[in-house]
Amino acid sequence: LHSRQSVGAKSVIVQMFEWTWNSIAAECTNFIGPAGYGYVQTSPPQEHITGTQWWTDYQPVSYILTSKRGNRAQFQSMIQACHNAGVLVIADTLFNHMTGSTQGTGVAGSTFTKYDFHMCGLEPGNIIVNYDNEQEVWTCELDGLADLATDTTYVRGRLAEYANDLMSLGIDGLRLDAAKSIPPADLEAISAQFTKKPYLTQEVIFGNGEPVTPELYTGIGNVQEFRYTFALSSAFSGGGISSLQNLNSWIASSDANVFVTNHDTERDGGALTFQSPSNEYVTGMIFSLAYPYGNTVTILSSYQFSTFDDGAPNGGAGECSGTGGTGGWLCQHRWVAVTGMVGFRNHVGPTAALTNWVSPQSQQIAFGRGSLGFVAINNADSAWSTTFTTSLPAGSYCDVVSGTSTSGKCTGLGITVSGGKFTATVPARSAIAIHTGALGTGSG
Ligand code: AAO
Repeated sequence: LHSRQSVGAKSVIVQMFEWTWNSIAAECTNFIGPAGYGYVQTSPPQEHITGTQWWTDYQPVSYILTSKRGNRAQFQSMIQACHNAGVLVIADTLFNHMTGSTQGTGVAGSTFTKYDFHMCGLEPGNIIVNYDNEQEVWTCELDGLADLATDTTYVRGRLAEYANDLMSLGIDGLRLDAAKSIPPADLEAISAQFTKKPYLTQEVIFGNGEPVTPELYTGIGNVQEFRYTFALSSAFSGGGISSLQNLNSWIASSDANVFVTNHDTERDGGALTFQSPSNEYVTGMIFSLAYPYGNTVTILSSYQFSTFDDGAPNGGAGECSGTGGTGGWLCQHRWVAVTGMVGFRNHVGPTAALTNWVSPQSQQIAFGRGSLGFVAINNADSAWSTTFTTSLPAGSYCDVVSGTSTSGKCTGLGITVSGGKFTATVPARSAIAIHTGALGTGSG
């Protein structure tokens, strides 16, 4: 399709939630590029309302590229630095609405008033209440935010001009925030005016029985498949991970952008997050990077918070060190198991078949990806020691969940495959993963 960019061999996105442009630039160079991530996704770069809460970003007031996270020149330098590190850049993009305030001043000094908006007339206050009415979802206000009239020529042209400006600076992809509240035909008309073909991922949250579904949007670009997020959460947090064997009842894998959590579900619940017990967040991310569902997999890189509104620490200057974060930053993208599994996903690719699935009990699963990789996930409270059957060739492998392969040695567990079998102990609430791109001898 006209607006669609295909995803290359590196299909993992890091959502750099609230990171400044300068700190993303440095992290692309220092870690994200070398680790093999395909994309970073930035917070919205548009001028927005003032305030310390993170969500001021989602209330834009102009198309000037000055936000809490930096200015236009810094934004462009970040894109260049990431490109130099082999990483593409996706911008979170607001086509649905502006701020909810009727007048005020933004962070770049722009003054604003309301114009070019829908007044749906379907609810008192014009705010979306009933998701069972598609006209209401598409033309009323999300959370009271002024709903752009995306059915008009002027608004369509202005939004396309904004996207084209981002792409002129090198932006490779767009996350279309609140795409669910924009009719697909309007998104078609806007993206038809794009001067390049960005990677598109649209936020269309599935709701049971609702008329506005992810399926309506797959012709435009990828769709964020929240059914996956919620299924992983319920499986890992009690339902049993054996239920994850056949994930094929949602949108097609090639249409889906999946994640264990994003910035909203991290706060609202219903997803595995850094606050989940028993390492479930990590084992969930391991599953998402091993299992062949999703055109792209997004890993959230965020910060600790105590209340919903909390903005990023240190003014958004993200800080990581070694295999984690400092100063309240989590730096999930640096966690050993996460980077190990990014290497796994890049190595096995999207087409290697799901093979050798076993599940001796509902909280233990293991499967192969063709003859390239094999993973075993133990979400039970006791260790799982067994002999696995695998299509991997005989050899010495490094478990990429517990370490890396460095000069032929494993910094974590070593695993020997012989005659299509290997014996290993998967620790309680943990996993092991091996692939033909990480060979080496180790301790056990
Ligand atoms: C702030 C204040 C508000 C104030 C507003 C205006 O917090 O109190 O009214 O300003 O002054 C972010 C923050 C908001 C913030 C906003 C603007 O989260 O708190 O408001 O910035 O500053 C719907 C949309 C979806 C949207 C989501 C939050 O469809 O697009 O609501 N997400 C994006 C962003 C988000 C951002 C915005 C949009 C706005 O990612 O960060 O808000 O730019 C159901 C519906 C969904 C609906 C959810 C939540 O989902 O189906 O469409 O999402 O409810 O209302 C199960 C159900 C499923 C349900 C889901 C809920 O899965 O099956 O139906 O649970 O988790």
